[in-house]
Amino acid sequence: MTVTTRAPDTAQRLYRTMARIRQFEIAASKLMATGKLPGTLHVSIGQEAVAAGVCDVLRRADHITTTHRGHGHCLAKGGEPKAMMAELLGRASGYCGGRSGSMHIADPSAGILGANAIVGAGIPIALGGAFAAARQGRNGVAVAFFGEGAVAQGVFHESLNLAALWQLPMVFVCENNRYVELTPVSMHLAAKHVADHAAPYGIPSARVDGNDVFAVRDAAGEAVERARQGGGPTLLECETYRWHGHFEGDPQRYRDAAEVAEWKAADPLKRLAESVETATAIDGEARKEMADAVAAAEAEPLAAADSVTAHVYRRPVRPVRGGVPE
Ligand SMILES: Cc1ncc(C[n+]2csc(CCOP(=O)(O)OP(=O)(O)O)c2C)c(N)n1
Ligand SMILES: [Mg+2]
Repeated sequence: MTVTTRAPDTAQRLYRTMARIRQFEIAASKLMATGKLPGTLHVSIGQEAVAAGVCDVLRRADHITTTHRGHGHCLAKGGEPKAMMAELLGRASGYCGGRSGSMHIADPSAGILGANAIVGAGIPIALGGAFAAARQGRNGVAVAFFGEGAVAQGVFHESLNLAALWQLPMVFVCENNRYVELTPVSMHLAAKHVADHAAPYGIPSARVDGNDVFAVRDAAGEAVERARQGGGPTLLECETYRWHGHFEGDPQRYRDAAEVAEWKAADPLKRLAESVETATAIDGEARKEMADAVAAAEAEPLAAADSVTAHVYRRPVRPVRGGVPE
């Protein structure tokens, strides 16, 4: 197994990525609580090690897709916090012109093929990225990030099948945070572990502590390297936990405070901070970077109301015999 270097600069880089994700989402959560952020918001606070560990072994040209809980993956892959925050705040300078909000951030220039509000829908899009990389022979890799909720969707199995059949350079990364909206995973999935779904398709899998950024990076590094060498796909299950509710404002009657407290004690940032001397300074820099992103977005104009149908495909209305439109 490839063991990640624990060199101080690697630890520092990983910590910075996690701190930036944490501070971006704390800022977004506060904006939601004060009524400044329209729409719905799902944050990944507590899960940062998965995004940081996986994206650290990817190149800019590699592709990712993500979910409704995707800010961390986008930031770790090179998404710009200013354009992301502007999108969340409905500003014209946002990634999608302020029309889409948190769940549809995309930046093809950074290999981010898109977040997706439909559970499981990002997986076949990453599969397409892997197919393209293989066809073009450019040693590229595609990663689909998804929650354990997507594992019960047919498209997860269809994508595993094709990726295995065609030996595509793809890594399936499941962030198992134990809840599918309000439903615990034990009431949602028949298999004991998400990683068990690799065996029927004859592909390798790994199940790791998703709050240990080095463990995630090791497993992702091995899977990505195998994919680049033509060794086909891997299913990686990262066990983690979300600290906030399913959405901001979720009353969370389905879980105990004690369970949340237990997982907060396993904070992926705190665990790494012990070996990063500059952790406090990095936290401060990340907080300032995200405060600046909020201020910059707030100074921008809102998306114009008449831009709402821009880029929306509409079938041309053709008159039919008798003059009644189709
Ligand atoms: C196809 C589909 N079904 C249902 C929903 C409603 N929904 C939104 S998020 C979610 C739960 C997703 O759980 P999981 O995949 O574990 O991701 P997590 O929220 O835990 O990150 C559901 C059921 C949806 N968006 N898409
Ligand atoms: Mg989940």
